[in-house]
Amino acid sequence: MPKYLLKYPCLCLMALFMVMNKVQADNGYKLWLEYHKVSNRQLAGVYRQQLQYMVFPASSNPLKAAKAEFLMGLDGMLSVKPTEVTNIVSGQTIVVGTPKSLNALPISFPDSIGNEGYLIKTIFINKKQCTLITANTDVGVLYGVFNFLKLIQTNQTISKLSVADHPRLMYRVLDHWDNLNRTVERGYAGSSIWNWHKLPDIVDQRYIDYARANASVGINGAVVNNVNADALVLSPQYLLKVQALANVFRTYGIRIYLSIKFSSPVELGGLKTADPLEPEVKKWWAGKADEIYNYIPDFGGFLVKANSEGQPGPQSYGRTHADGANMLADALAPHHGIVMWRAFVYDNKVPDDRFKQAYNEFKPFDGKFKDNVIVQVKNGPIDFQPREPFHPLFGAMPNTPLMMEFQLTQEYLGFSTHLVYEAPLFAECLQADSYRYGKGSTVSRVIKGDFNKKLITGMAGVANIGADLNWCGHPFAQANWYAFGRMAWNPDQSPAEIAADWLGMTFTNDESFVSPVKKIMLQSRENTVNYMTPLGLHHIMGVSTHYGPGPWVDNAGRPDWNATYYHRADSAGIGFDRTAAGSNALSQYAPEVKADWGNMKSCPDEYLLWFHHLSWGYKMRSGRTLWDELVWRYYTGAESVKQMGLTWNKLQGKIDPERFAEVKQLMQLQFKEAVTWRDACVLYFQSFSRMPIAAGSPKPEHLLDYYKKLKFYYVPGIGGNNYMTN
Ligand code: BDP
Repeated sequence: MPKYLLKYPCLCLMALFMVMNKVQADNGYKLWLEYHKVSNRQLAGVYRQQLQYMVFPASSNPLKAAKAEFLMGLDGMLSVKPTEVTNIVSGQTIVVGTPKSLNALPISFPDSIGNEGYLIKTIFINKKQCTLITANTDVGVLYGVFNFLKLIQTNQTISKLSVADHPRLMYRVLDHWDNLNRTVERGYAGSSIWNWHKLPDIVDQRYIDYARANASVGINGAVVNNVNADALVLSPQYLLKVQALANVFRTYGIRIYLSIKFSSPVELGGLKTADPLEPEVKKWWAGKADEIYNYIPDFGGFLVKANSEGQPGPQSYGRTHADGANMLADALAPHHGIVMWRAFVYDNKVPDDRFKQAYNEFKPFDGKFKDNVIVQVKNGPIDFQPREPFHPLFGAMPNTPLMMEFQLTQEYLGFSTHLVYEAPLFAECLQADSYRYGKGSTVSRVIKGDFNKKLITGMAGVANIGADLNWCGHPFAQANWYAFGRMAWNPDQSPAEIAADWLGMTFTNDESFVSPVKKIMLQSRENTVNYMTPLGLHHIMGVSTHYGPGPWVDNAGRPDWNATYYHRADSAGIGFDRTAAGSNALSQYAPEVKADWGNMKSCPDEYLLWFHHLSWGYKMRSGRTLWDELVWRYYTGAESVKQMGLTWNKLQGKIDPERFAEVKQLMQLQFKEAVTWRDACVLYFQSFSRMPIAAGSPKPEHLLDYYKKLKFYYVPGIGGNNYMTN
């Protein structure tokens, strides 16, 4: 035993505890690719038996990466290295490759496998049994290998396999809101992982590990810079840096994309205008595209935020979104690039209801976009709130590809302090019925192109990744990155299954840990909705930073940046009337949805205040008055965080002490913040309702004024760009 352990009995005990529990300190860097030892000895023995030999010729970079991952995974989990052979040894061989790399294969692929799908099969080749991982392409094989490893990581059987899987969406992209100065807009996990200063000369191991993690869940694209873009990124100096990243990503099937500033021809090219219909502007973009493809032959394309929150766009020149997007699409088309044109727009004119703006601006252009344009629509009509109804554009543009945009970074969900598993939020939106093509026209089916097979398809996630050791700030925030990839691959996958896989791969397969923690994860988003924005409240957070409660905010730059604009609380009641008697935003949905949500009796409680202004005494389904229900939700939300903490505390010893302790502290902090949200909001709304907090509930610790005066300095997530007033 090392001497220092004898000197410090405490350390000694901890070391003993770790050995006894076979757990090691773990900083979370390895994400869900930990490749823990398989602890069930019998199972490990069975696996080893089946993995004694391998046929795995690998000459391309993706195949080499797949092989390295395969060997690393098996070594980590089973301490085995299969012997490389050229012929199958019956029953004990794994065969990995494409028909090309394996020099022909006696099986045929179903059409659905396409370019990125894979097969994992137990088959007989030349009368000899083997396990085959195969695909049409090298990247398909890489996906197959990751999924094979996942079977072992989650302790599934690998005998008698017959797995065939393929992505349901074409573009599965992470959007990094990273600035060139390494700040990250709405980033809560440290600075940007892209070290632009040292690129292209220094290629950090992180870039490779990032790409591995993405490939393991099928993410095939990355937009590396902020949507509030700096024109500089298109300069030759920066394109060289982007090229270095692209060179890393390519091996893992990931294409690189850039957010562009619409006025780049002026700022970078010295032109007098960026009017998309001006020939010199078109020429500039075409030339820029050629130049980019010289550096990066498989460059993915552009992401564009135009005419929104002060960003320039075609409307600045009296042109339309379609004019702008199509001009860029023409520049990229010869190289097979795409334009992801964002529908998150609100211009300088304050609308009667910001909810309606994207629909009003985009719906008239249905069918007017070029084939390589995809309109990227946030899941809800306002802005990534803890709960939003699905965006009315989904289903409303039958001839336009619509790409889902989710936000993984927890801008409105407690930053990287609160445990919020977002898959239930994603699923709620994806499984919502738009009714646009009859009953069952879910948002998932719309974005998969089920109703128009000609359209390109995709899903984007605003990344929650930073330079923190554990990538995402909160150990559980990694689950949102993981779940995004899984749901971009197949939007209909169940959040519960994904959570169980992630827990098994990240922590342990011990059911006595997985089962209670999965429950915590599945409940976590609803808890947060309850202590932040229950019953359909939205946009009531602190102004600009979006940190903490701010239902009293009424003096921001423009009306629709104020919380009071959204909750409309007064002595008579609370909520935003979006029925025909109010802003009539509901008319943007199909008649069935409009009828359901437009009637306060059928509108689900969860969306009530999104669409109705109701009196404080309004009788809810529960039998409580609206006021009592609101208070009850705030209290239940905070209480459930406390309960979550108690459950967690009982799990000590089941995982590594490092992450256990970190999560424990985070839960305590989350509880403190949940109580602040609860007390601040209840006191504020009480100043209108003038009704009491139900007897028995703990009284808020302070008066309302205390919460209003709280000041927070240097809140993370404020990027290098200075228009954070919304
Ligand atoms: C809002 C963010 C802002 C982003 C904007 C966007 O507060 O920082 O720039 O979305 O999506 O949620 O463009």
